This record gives sequence, C-alpha cells and structure tokens, in this order.
Amino acid sequence: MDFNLVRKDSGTKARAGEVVTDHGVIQTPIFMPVGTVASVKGVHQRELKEDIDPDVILGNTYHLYLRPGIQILEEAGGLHKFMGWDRNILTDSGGYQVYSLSDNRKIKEEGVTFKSHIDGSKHFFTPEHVVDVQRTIGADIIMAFDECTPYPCDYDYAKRSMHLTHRWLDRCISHFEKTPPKYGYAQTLFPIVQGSTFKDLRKQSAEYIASVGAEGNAIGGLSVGEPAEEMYGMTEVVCDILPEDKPRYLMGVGTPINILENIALGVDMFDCVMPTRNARNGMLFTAHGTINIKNKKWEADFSPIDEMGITYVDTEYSKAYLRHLFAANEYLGKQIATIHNLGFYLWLVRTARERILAGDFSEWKTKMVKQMDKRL
Ligand code: PRF
Repeated sequence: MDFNLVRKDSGTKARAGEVVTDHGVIQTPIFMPVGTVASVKGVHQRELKEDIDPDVILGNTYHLYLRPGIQILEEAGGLHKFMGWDRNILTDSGGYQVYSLSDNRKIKEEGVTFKSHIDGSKHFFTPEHVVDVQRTIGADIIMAFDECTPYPCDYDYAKRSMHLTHRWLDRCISHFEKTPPKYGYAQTLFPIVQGSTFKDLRKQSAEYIASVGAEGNAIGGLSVGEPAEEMYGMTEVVCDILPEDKPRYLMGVGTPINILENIALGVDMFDCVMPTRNARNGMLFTAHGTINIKNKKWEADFSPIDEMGITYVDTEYSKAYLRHLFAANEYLGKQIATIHNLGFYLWLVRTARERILAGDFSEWKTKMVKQMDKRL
C-alpha cells in the first residue's frame, strides 16, 4: 500500500491524499460506508458503486467470522468475490464488536472469550486468530486486535488496557508477517491507538503505534460517549505524533460535524454506522441540518428530499413520499433514506478534499459546521 500526500491545508491540519492498494486508489479524506455482514444495509452493490461511489467500504471480522463463517469465505475466494465488490475493503478486527455486542466476554492476556450475539455459542479470539480470519476474509486493509475502553474509564484500567493493546499489536504484526495473503493481492495491517481520554496515555500510545512503522495508523476508543470537545482534544494529541506520511483512520466517527472537525485535525479516513443506521430510523443528514422524515410537518411537503440533488433519490422523490413510506413501514423508505445519507456523507468528504486542494477548506468548514448544526 502507498500513501501520497497531495496537499496540506495552510489554515488547518487537513490533508488531501491518495491511498493506493491493489484494488485501486482511495482519495482522502474518505468516508467508508459500513457493510458489516457483507452488505451495506439496504443498498445494492450496483447502487453503491454508481450512485454513492465510495472507493472503499468496511466489513466486520466479528460478524463475518460468525456468519457466513471463514470456511464459506475461503471457498468463495474472499469477501470481494463473495459479495461482488471489486473496490477496496477494510475489515475491523472485532476489537470493538466483541465488547459492544457479545455476552459474557472475558479478557485475558492470551485473548478474549465471548458468546455469539446470534446463538450464544462460545468463541475465543486471539491477536493471531484475528489476523488469520482477516487473511481469509481478504480485505485490503486489516486492523490489529485491540481493546476499546468504555467511557468513562478509570486511569489505571485505561493504562493497563492500552499496554495490553500494544502487546496484542506485537503479536498481530509477527503473525501477519508469517502468514502470506491468500488471494494474490496485498493486504496491509493498521495498528490502533488507544488510551481513553487521558492525554499522557494517548501520547504514549501514539508514540508506540508510530514506532512500529505500519503503512497506516488508526485511532480507536473515541466516540464512545465522551463530549465532542474531548474527542477533538485526543485526536489532536494523537495526530501530532502519528507520522505525517501515513494515512490516519479515526474509527467509528461520526456526525458530519465530527468528520469535518477531525479532518481539520489531520484525520484522513472515517467509518460510522450513523448515515446508514439513522437513515433506517428516518433521520436524514443535509448540508442545512438534519431532518426527521417521520415528522408530520413533511406530510404534504412535495419539495424534493434534498434540493442539492447529490444522488438521484434526492430529486426523484418528495419529502411527502418518503414520509409516507416510513409511515407505511415500506422497505423502500429505508433504502431511499440510506442512499440519500451515504450520498451526503460522500459528498461531504469529497467537497472537503476539493476545498483542501483549492486552499479554502477552513472557511468552508466553518460555514458548513454552522449550517449543519440545525434540525429542520
Ligand atoms: N477499536 C476497533 N474498532 C472500533 C473502535 C475501536 O476502538 C471504535 C471506537 N469508536 C469503533 N470501531 N477495533
């Protein structure tokens, strides 16, 4: 994998770049739609490609390991072939889902035992196993096994957990180096900075992560309930330490405003369930604020879903029609809202990139943050 830093913003720490893998170029800043179980919920791969057009999507090791399982993925020739997606894929390691979804998890030095959220069956994830599973899934970018601390978290726990994440990283790297990729294209492993909301731990973790010399680096443990300002403070500390010539990925973030603020601090890659999950609940993101399409006020509003017309659904359908679909609990409502929200998120990061290249990102960001902070 290569990373070309194309331009640095002068007013902020934002960057425009290109991540290059065997499945193509990822223009950064990028938002990666979440396709947890080999599906971006509610969107066909064709719509995803033609209407939303992301260079990369995200899959989850925890979910794919449980279902369909690694044997099926191996027989399919990897996740790209299995789901008919020939662009980039990044898989998360399970270092978050194990904590947020499974029951009865037990963390030990060796790894984590947990019970499946699907059938209650018992499993054991180690750093080595998680690398093997991700070799079999075959994502272009794979993640190290970490522990995502909850918020709030006491200092001693955060410190012990951070050191465990670092030891697990060493094991991930040495196993990764011993196991070749399975499908004829390269994979790269990103380590993850932890350290909860403690500046000194974040600094220590970022220094450790930087020292392993990976091709890209991730920031975990944020957007877990802390105030936004605290998240930005941590991102800033970490970005100032992580190498400038490698992409930086902030895991599980966030709102459109969170994304712009973190781009301004030097983050290049994002993922979050927010645009897809909130779409299924009738929440639409727009450049002028959020809309709850279930609200009665849209009942007879025949104006387009979004005048900006980023994706075809925005101008093809009216707010009144989309509200009706939600009221009638039609699948199509969730599908339309999902295409709208993902189209908007991708527009947001693409425009951020254009503004960085044009040299006026800072002004644009200030305007957008103000504009988007409204309920319509
Ligand atoms: N670790 C991993 N995945 C994640 C996180 C993390 O800390 C987060 C935190 N927001 C989201 N996804 N492995």
